[in-house]
Amino acid sequence: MSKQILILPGDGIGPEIVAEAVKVLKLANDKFELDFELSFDDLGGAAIDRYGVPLADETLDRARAADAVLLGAVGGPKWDGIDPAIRPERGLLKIRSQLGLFGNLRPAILYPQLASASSLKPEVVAGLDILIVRELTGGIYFGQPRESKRLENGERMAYDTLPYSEREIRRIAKVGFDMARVRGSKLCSVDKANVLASSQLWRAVVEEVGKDYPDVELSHMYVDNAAMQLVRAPKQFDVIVTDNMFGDILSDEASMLTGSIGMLPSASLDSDNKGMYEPCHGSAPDIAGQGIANPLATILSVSMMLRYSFAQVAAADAIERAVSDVLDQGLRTGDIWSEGQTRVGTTQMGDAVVEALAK
Ligand code: GGG
Repeated sequence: MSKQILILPGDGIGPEIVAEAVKVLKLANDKFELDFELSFDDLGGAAIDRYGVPLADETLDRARAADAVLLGAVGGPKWDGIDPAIRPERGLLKIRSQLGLFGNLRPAILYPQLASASSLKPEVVAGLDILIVRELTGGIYFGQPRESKRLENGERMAYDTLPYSEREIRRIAKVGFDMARVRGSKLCSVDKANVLASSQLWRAVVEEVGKDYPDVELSHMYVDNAAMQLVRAPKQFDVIVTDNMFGDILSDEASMLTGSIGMLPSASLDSDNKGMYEPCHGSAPDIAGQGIANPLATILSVSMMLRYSFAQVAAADAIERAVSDVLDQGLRTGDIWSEGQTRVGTTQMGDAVVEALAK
């Protein structure tokens, strides 16, 4: 039976980058006889415009029925004044939570061809290959109560809540340990246990889970130190496991070591590796519609989809080789361009990957 892939291009540059990833996905489908069937729907601002909400029930049903979801990006100034309860980002958070996608894998890999685009010196980043495992369906992004209100004295105030249960920590810790075991047996758990109660539980539970992984070397680091170490000596890290907000921030920071956030794909997985795949970057409204966005993070997200949801390792490897090929050819979108390279737009970059994959 054919496998169903739901495509949600989203907002801003989302439709442009997803169009290129879909070309690559279609070619991989033919070349590796994957028997995929693609369908399309809206999420985020595009869904607000079409359905009046950032995630329609029927879209959620389609996502539940699909074998995997490919997403572009959500959000943009067009929806800034809207009721916060139905902002585009609420649709993204809802689909992650409703599909149970608690395990977010964000690999930060420096392609050697992009060494000069990294924000650190080549000798500090050469060979960089970090995996950030971000908890995606808990913590401060979802905690209740949250409120924005006016006090009796007229002053405005707002608060969020940062809850983590033992179960939530245990399951993401296991993902971190499993990944560390496969990759090289080093796991750094990042928290703020010197200040936050939720982080104190986080650290205790990660320690307990670690007892089942005696072959994995576990360390703990406060998030402020981790942020500093990432730009001081990033290669000390292999796998990092951390909470929802810390993971969001640290992965954007790590992306700068790889040259651009336009190079960072992600997989968001449930406990059966059913997943949603999206670039780590947002909808970049400032460059939307100009045809200059980097589609490689989305194309690499397709590769992660083939690897994690469908165990199509040969096809996933072939896409990653094709990306490396186009970088070898010197093709660069503006975000990773440097002197002497050929500047290309979104479509040219996608076409080049397709051509390399077709070989
Ligand atoms: N493709 C990622 C995206 O659209 N990000 C926008 C966003 O609102 N992200 C929130 C988050 O990832 O936590």
